[in-house]
Formats: sequence, structure tokens, C-alpha cells
Amino acid sequence: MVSNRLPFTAERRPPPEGVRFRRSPGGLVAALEPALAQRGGVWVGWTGAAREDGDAVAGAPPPPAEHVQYRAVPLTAHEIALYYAGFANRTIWPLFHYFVGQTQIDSATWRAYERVNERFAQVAAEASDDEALVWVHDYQLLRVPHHLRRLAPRRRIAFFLHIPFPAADVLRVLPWSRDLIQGMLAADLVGVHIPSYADHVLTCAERLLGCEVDRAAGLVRFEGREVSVEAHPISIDVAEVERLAERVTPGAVDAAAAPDAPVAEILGVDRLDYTKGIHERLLAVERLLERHPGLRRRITFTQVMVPSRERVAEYGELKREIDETVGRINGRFSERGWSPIRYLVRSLPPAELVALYRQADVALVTPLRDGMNLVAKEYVAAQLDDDGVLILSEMAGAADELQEALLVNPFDVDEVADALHRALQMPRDERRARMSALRHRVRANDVRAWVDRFLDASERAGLRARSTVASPADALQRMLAPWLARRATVALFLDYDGTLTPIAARPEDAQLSDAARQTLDQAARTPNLDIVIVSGRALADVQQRVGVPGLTYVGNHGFEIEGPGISFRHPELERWRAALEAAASELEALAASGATIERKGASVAVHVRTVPEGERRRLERQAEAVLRRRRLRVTPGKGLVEGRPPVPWDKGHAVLHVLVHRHGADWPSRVSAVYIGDDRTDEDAFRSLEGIGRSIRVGPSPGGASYADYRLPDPEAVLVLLRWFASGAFAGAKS
Ligand code: GDG
Repeated sequence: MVSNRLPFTAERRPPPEGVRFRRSPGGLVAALEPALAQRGGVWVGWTGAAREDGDAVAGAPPPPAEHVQYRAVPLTAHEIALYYAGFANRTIWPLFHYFVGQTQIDSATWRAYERVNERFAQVAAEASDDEALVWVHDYQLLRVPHHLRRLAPRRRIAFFLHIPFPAADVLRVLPWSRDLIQGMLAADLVGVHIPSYADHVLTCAERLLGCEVDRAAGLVRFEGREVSVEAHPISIDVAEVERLAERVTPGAVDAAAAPDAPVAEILGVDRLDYTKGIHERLLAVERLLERHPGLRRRITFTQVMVPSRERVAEYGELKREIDETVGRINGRFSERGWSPIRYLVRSLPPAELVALYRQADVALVTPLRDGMNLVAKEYVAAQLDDDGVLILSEMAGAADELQEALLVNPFDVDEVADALHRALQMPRDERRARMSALRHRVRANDVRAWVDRFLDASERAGLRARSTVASPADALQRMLAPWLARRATVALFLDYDGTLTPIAARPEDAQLSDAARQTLDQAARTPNLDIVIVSGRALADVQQRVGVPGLTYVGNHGFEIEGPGISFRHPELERWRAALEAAASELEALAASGATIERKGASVAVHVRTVPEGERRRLERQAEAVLRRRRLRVTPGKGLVEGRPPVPWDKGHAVLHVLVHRHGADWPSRVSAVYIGDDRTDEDAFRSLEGIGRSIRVGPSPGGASYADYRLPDPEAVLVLLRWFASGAFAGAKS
């Protein structure tokens, strides 16, 4: 189990006591721990105390069951500020709850989030083996599946998100939206509360990552794996709520039947949070009292508010605002012996909370947006007499299941006030009909049943992911086909090293396989297919290595181009020839340390892949210094440093030059341009084609960032895709 917090809370006490821990109450912990104990397992999480506050791990309470261990992920106060109070609670939390204007965009907090998620993944990887199932929880850890998959490719991973997953147009506000979806999709199963969140995950995977999606089956094909996306509505510990409710004498007052009855109880229970709609709810109570003066002295609204996220500044401001509104409304309506609002700002013991549930005639659960909302379900479970009315926000995930509640739009103060009035007038028969239906449903999906179902689904998803090794090239074909079918011609640009051939330690060893050459040969004769080989190598070198006539060749990162009807040399080359020669001669001195110097005419490269690792950085620095002195442009590559003329010309310019020269300036309406490459220098071409062509990055990119639309794992997969192009099958889809 991996969650932001271990299942206990840390309290800082004055010395000598220091940090003290208390077990967290709550249904989720109560359900997860027995599941862990039964299978044997480790719970990985943060203790809640900063590393500077002492050895939190040592002071942690022992696990309550045999076969359960706690493993703490240490965080410094600075990391807590950036990762937890920052990215998790000031960026993801507001955005995923549709508070776009309140979403902070700050790359420093993002970097900390990434770092901390990686650390969680490391601890989880160490605490598990390939037989284990790793269950990762919630929005603080969206990147953990990604890092865990990298560290332990065969782990079974399931992820559950406890908050809403937003629509694609909202998610894309975040500069790191793609990273977050990729992070989750590294799991075998992504679980959310309700079908609409699952739909949003599928749409985001499709639109933001270009994944192939099977909506009917709830599957995303991502990096050669099939990921299940499923709705699993969470629930509560029904038996525990019922047990506590039985000890309470019900205080239900039938306000409708006895118009002079002294008091009807309305209840609200929330963590202090702007998503919970507490302020709007108070305004609805005020509106009720304004409109129905007869209800004054006869109703009391109790709001329990548990302080939370005190490290996040917005929560302090919100608290002040709610305090003021409570004071204003009480000031306006209170009379001797009666105040409309009872305001409890603290966490109550579970028995007291359930007593409030049982005694409330009406529960007012009106979040502006909520993943599920457990308070609604707890209130229902506590109504042992099937009495009581639940007013529930349509914006809570719980509204999907709890349709017999009075559903309201929490932003509409009038509507909520009307619903309150209706609840207070509701005939007993209607109350019982509604509440018994609700209670029936909540009892049928207890949190233990939820855990079992989620674990079963994880097993199934893990098995499927292991048995279907979907070919990534096949998936890509299916995605490209409809786009290719819209234009008559395909221009396919292929990088050489790392794309058509695996990267070799010495550049001279990177030979094209016979299979690849035969496929290129066939492709050269395929109608409506224009193949262009693009390389950083000298033009003559790449022409000789591929050796297929009829293709277009781009050498020296675009400075030289040759093919049917085209012969181009960049006009600036002559001017820089002398500087390149001089630099190359000077660089020969590095050969003594094992580097290879490659003179490519329009550029010069120093290869250090053959140099012992400890020496490489020093040689690279020396090479860079020489090139800079000659005023050449220095570009790092995979195991090499290159110098080129300092003119704004790269693979991207060359690709556009070929397209315009061959097909005219308005080529995008007639030609589908596809670029496949693996290197940093290919990113220039990806960027040039953004939106007007399609690009595919081969292998991983450092830090995961790329301008490419799609990915393929290796040159083998490129060859599979190339065969499909060469067969002409891409034209088959044309209508
Ligand atoms: C997140 C999602 C999703 C409240 N006051 C007291 C107290 N509570 C307990 C309630 C309930 C829990 O806190 C609150 O759960 P919610 O579901 O309402 O909301 P979040 O904390 O925002 O939880 C949410 C949930 O994750 C699970 O997936 O439903 O949508 O936002 O259990 O009873 N407990 C005690 N004293 C209090 O005063 N003991």
C-alpha cells in the first residue's frame, strides 16, 4: 500500500515529548489494514512529521496486525512545503476540483513533486517483489506508478484516485498534464469513483497523449501495455457506523407532523475546504430563514468543521471568511435562548459524530465538487429507522449512487434553500421511502466489498497486462491510419542512428540490417510514399550506409540534401569551412585519450562513447571549449559533442525545405508528413511538424519531455511500422 500518509497522525508536543503519533480514525484505514494483514504487506507513506523533527520512523506506532509493516518515506520541511502544501494542494487539488483560477502554476513545486514521487516509488520498489501487488493512492502520488514501472518493470501496479478526475479541457491548463496522465497510466489498473471520471481519463489519454482507447472495454493502450480504467465507488464501514448509531437515542422530530415542534436539526460535516461549499451552504440557511420567518426558533443548523491543511495559506483565509459569515447570520437572527447556527470547529470522536448523524433530521451535504463524499454515506448508514432526509450536491461523486436524495446545485443558494424547506415539510412516508432505498444501496457496497472488488480488478488487470504484449507498432498504425487517409501522399522522414539501427559504441559500427535495407528498397517503389533519410552524419556517409537508390538523403543535420529533383547545400557552409577544418585539427589532440574525431565536411564530431566513463565529461568539456573558440555552435548528442556552423538551420528546417521544394508551400493539405527519430537533434524536426505533421520518438527521452506525438520503443518497432508503410497498406484506408 502506498499513500501520502501512513495510517496515523503526528502531533508535535513541547520537549521532551517531541513528536507523538495517533492512529488515524476512519473507514478507509479500517478497511485497508485488515486487507493488508490478511495478505501480508507493507504500508509505505509519510509519517506527517518533518525529518528535522527527529527520527519520526522510530517513534511511529507499531502496526496493529502481524504481517503488516510500516515503511516511512522521509521528507524535509522544505519538501513538504513544495510537494505537499505546494504542488499537491495548491495545484492538483484546486484544478482537479475545477477551481481553475485558484490553480498555482510553479515549476519549482512541480520539480519537488516529481522528486518526492520518485522517492516514494523507490521505497515501494524496495519493499515489494514481482509477486506483490502495489496499490498506490491518490493525487499526491500520480507519478509514482511511472517511476515504479521504470525501477521494476514487472511489478503489478494498481492506482486509485480519491478525488475527481477533471475533463480534458480543464486538465490541459496544467503545463505538466501529460506527465500526470503518463504517471498514472504506468499502472495496470487506474481506479476512480464514478464512470464520468473514467471517461475523462480515457479522453485525456486519447487527446493529450495520442493513445489508442477502447471505450467499451475501458482500456488504454499505452507504451505497449493495456491499462484498465474502471469506476469503483468507494464506501464506508457500514457495520461500525450502525454499531455506534445503535447506542444513540434517535432525536428525530417530525417537523411536518408537529408544526409547533421545538427544533428540527440540520447537519453539515466537513473538513475545512473551499471545495466543500460551506460558505454557500450558510447562505442557503440564511435564505431559508429570510423566506420562512416561521422557521425561526424551530430549526438549528449544526456545522462540524474539522481544521485541515493548516500549512496551506488559503485555508486560513477561508476559515476567517466562514467564521465571519456564521457570526453575521447568528447576529442577524439569534433570539433569546436560540441561535440558528451551532458551529463546532474541531474533530469529534467517532461516537459523537455518529450521534449527530443519527439525531439530525436533515443532512446538508453540498460540496461544490467532491470525488465521492463519505459524509453522505455515513449519514445514510446511521438512519437506523429509515428516517431523515439527505440533501446532496449533484457535484459529489456520491450523487451517482444516491439518486433518492434531494439533489441540488450547490452554487444555487435559492435552490438549496428550497430543498431545505421541502426536506422540513416532507411527509414521513416519502422520507422513509427515500431513506430506505438509500440505506439499502449503501449497505450493499460496504468499504470491505469495495476493497475486495478493487483487488480482484487489480489481479485481472495485472494478468491481462502480462498476457497481452500488444505490438506498439500495430497500435500506432491504427492511430495513424485515419489521418493518413485524408491526404494523397505520405512523406516519411527517418533518422538513421538509433532509429533505423541500434546505437553502436563506435559510429562506424552502426550497420543497417539486411531486413531494414530490403524494406527501404520496397518502400522506395511504393506509390505515394516519399522516403527521406535524415542524419547528423556526413551526406556521403549516410548515403553509402543505406545504399538504397531513389530515396532522398539529408546529411549533416540538414546542411546537405540530395535526392530525386533536389540537390541542396546550405549557402553559409563555404564561409565556415576553414573554421571547421581548424577546429577538427585541434581536436585531433583528444584522440590520444581515446576519443574519435569525425570530420563531416559541414560539421565536426568528437565521439566519447569509447572513452572510459570517468574521463568522458572532461573530454567533452575540452572539445566544447575548442569549438566555442572557433565560434562554432556546440550541440551535445548521444555520447558525442558536435560543432556546426552557428547558423539557424537544423533538421526541422531541412524537413520543411524538402516538403516545400517537392510539394509546394501548401503541402499540408496534400501530404501527410511523418518524422521518426530518437535523438535530441530530432526534437527540432518534431517541433517544426507540431500540428502540421506527426512525429514519433524512438526510445525514452531524458526527463520524459518530447515534442513528439507518439512513441515507439526501439528500432525493431520502427521496422515493423516501416514494413506497413512499404506494403502500401496505409493507402488502403482511403475512401
Ligand atoms: C477524499 C475526497 C472521497 C469529518 N469530520 C469528522 C470526521 N470526519 C470524517 C468523515 C468522513 C471523512 O472525515 C471525510 O470524508 P469525505 O469523503 O467527506 O471527504 P475528504 O476528506 O475530502 O476525502 C472524497 C474520500 O477522499 C474517499 O475516497 O469521498 O471525495 O475528497 O469519513 O466521517 N471524523 C471524525 N470526527 C470528525 O469531526 N472522527
